[in-house]
Amino acid sequence: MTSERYNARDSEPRWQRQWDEEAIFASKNDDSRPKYYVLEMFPYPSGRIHIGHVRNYTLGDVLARFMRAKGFNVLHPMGWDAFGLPAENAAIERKVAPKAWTYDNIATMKKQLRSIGLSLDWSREFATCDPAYYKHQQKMFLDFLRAGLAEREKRKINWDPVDMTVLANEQVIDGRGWRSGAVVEQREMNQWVFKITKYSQELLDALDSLDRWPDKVRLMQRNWIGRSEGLLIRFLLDSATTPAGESELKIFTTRPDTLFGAKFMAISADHPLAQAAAAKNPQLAEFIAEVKRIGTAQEIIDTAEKQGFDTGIKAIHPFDPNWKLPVYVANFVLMEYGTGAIFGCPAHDQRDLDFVNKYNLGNTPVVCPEGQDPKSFVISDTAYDGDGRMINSRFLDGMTIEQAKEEVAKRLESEVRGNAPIGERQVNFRLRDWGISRQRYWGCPIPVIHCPKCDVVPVPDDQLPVTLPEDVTFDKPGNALDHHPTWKHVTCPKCGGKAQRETDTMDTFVDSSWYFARFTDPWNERSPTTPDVADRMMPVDQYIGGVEHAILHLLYSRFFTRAMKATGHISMDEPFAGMFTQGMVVHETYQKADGTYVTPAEVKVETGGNGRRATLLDGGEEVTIGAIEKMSKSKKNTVDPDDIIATYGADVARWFMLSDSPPDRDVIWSDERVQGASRFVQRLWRLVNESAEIAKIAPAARPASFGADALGLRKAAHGALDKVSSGIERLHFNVCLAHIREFTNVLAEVLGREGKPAPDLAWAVREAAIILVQLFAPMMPHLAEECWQVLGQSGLISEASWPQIERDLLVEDTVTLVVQVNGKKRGDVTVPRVAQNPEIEAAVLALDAVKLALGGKTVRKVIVVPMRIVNVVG
Ligand code: ANZ
Ligand code: ZN
Repeated sequence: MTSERYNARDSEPRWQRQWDEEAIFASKNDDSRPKYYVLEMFPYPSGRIHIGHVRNYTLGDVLARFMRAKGFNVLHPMGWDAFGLPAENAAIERKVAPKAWTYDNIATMKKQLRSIGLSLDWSREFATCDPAYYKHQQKMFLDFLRAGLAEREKRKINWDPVDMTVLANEQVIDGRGWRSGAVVEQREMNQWVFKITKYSQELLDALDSLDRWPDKVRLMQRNWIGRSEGLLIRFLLDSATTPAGESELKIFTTRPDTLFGAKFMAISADHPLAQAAAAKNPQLAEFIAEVKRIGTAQEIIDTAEKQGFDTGIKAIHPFDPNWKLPVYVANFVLMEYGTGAIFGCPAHDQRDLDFVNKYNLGNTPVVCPEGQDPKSFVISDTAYDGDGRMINSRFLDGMTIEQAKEEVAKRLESEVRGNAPIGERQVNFRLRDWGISRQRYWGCPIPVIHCPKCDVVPVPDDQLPVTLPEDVTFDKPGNALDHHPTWKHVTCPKCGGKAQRETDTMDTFVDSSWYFARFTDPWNERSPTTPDVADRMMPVDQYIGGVEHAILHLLYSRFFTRAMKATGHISMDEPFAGMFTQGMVVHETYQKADGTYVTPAEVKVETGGNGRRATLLDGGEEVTIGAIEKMSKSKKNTVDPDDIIATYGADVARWFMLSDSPPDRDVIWSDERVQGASRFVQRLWRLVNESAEIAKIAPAARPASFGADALGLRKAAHGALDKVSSGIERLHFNVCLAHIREFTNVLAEVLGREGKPAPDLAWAVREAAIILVQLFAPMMPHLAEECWQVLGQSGLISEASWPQIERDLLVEDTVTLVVQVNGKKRGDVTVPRVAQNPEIEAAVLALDAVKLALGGKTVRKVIVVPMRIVNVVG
């Protein structure tokens, strides 16, 4: 028997090397077994793997290893989401070329990933910044262009006048550029967009079929797509108050029922009527400029105080020519939605209510909740958006909201002004087309040429890829491609005249919208996919990633798959059959007296009489234990995967991550619990070694029958096997681990017994140990390989088949019957499944509850309904 401790540092690299050399995780596209595609969101090569990656990839790895053992042809690839701004920032700050920086990071991180022991098919690896990858992306862009799925469009963008660059909404902070601090301007620029809105309805409807997606993710997508049914209404403007050339205002509303509660009209600062009114009103012009400065990011608009400016224009109520409503320019009305204009009904819309309360415009409730007296129903600070009956609404009074909506729509549809009806039903989507132009260097070049004569000319296929020049400088602000002396100057492929390349590159979300399809055949040099291979290996059966990508990345990928279908690269609509969003890794924070944060590695935490206490390792100063938060550099509450793996080994890190919380919840990193996992590893090692000793004396052939001890152990083993198998399929990993621990205790108890075990028990011990090792192999693959050898098994456990469950061992051997006395329930009785009636009767009559209920009466009859009821008739 070994007394040696399991040495992860020695074992883990050894097994990793062997897996690698034998290429056992490389999957083949012509494998005839059913496929299973497991994918974790690929990492951005920031420089180092963080602990969140370790969790993400471990979750996927457990599933991949399990499905492989179950006999599937598992596809489990890895690559790099390698374009993006940080590489350019590194170039500016550290004078390293974006390409070199990126590929260096990839090399470092790949080494780190290997040290986790992931069952990845590295033969399919690529980075999105490889020209061999983005060449196909450029090809698809051109396909989309020809199919009308990509277009050029004038769009409003955030312009930083100092950095001379376009900023994403997130880069605008309080109306200023995040880097330069300059006041950001709104500019109209030609941008490339993907026509995702062509699929709005389809993307919405198909969510219903994604039954292996979290409900919350589907809901987020639904809200993002934001379908609403409503009415367009043309309000006539009072000509005495209206700038020349303007005569009506068209609004979009989802609540036409509330028309009699209208108190004002509001238009966006970008609305043509606002521009017209501002022409003669400098104060209004200034207000408009201020609103535009704040920007158009939704969060800003949602949180900013509602503000408006009365234009002096009056609109006329569609049901009452004498009812005039003031028209305001308001900061909460977006030009990009509906018509950029609304009517405000403060009693039933909170924004409108905040607005009228600020400008003293009053409110009239027009929907009264059931059970409320309309006379006393008033609204002050909280708008009422619930159900009810119409009040204060003339011909609508007494109707339900739905009836009133219908009535207003009908009346306004049939009323004509000019040649058109005043009202028109409309379905609106919040979803906008996807603007993909970025004025950045480190991205996929958009493969078009601008010719003064021929306008936009696609780069011919045989000239793809349009590669990024490497001799670029970052000493000037703006897009390095634009500054390059020669790159953009080309001859027009059509007329041969002087022309310029497009210098915008694609949004990096484009890169990640089809990488999963590329993984199915990354070797194809001629086209993005090999359609029949893609159709066979896709969809991804289980996709795993952070909830922060629940909206954009998943929606763009769903769009892209449809667009690829439309252009002949794949034949399906939905890329991800199963989606799982994992929780974060969080950690408590530590602060010194002066408020500065220190890292977990710098402190010692002890648990004493007064609870937990933390001191600095260096010097012993007491530090405050703060809130448990998402790991972040600023709070210094991070742990480095390299340190953890060096100290405990990858298996311990993997086991801890899996055991402590359900995978969709946050897991609190705790050194104490990691040490617990480490002790468990040693315990398993000891038990397997002890089992191996017993296995040596076990008969090779399966005994013809098993005694009670052996049977008990076998039931525990197959019970655990059953529960862990179904748990892994449902990604309930923490539950699986609990079952493994429980089973370990059963085995330990058997091994702890005195004396030499009988042959049948020895055989059962060997079986149990083999099953145990296979159960934890997906979670702790290195330890499992080592144990596999100790147990004398041949080959690699990573290639072994999942053990067969013996179902008859799962059947409970007792049954519980309801006990009645004269038809009334008095309790229950548990008897052996095989018990005969006399035995059952004796057990029932011995029950105190039965004796009590009989009250001394003699028993006339006992009726046994097999497996269910025993009725005692007295
Ligand atoms: C009158 C009204 C009364 C409204 C009421 C709501 C409640 P969804 O569901 O998101 O489609 N709206 C329309 N266009 C807008 C724009 N460009 N910017 C800001 N708000 C706009 O929302 C539709 C509702 O949002 C519309 O219905 C309109 O206000 C407002 F008790 O019209 B409603
Ligand atoms: Zn030309």
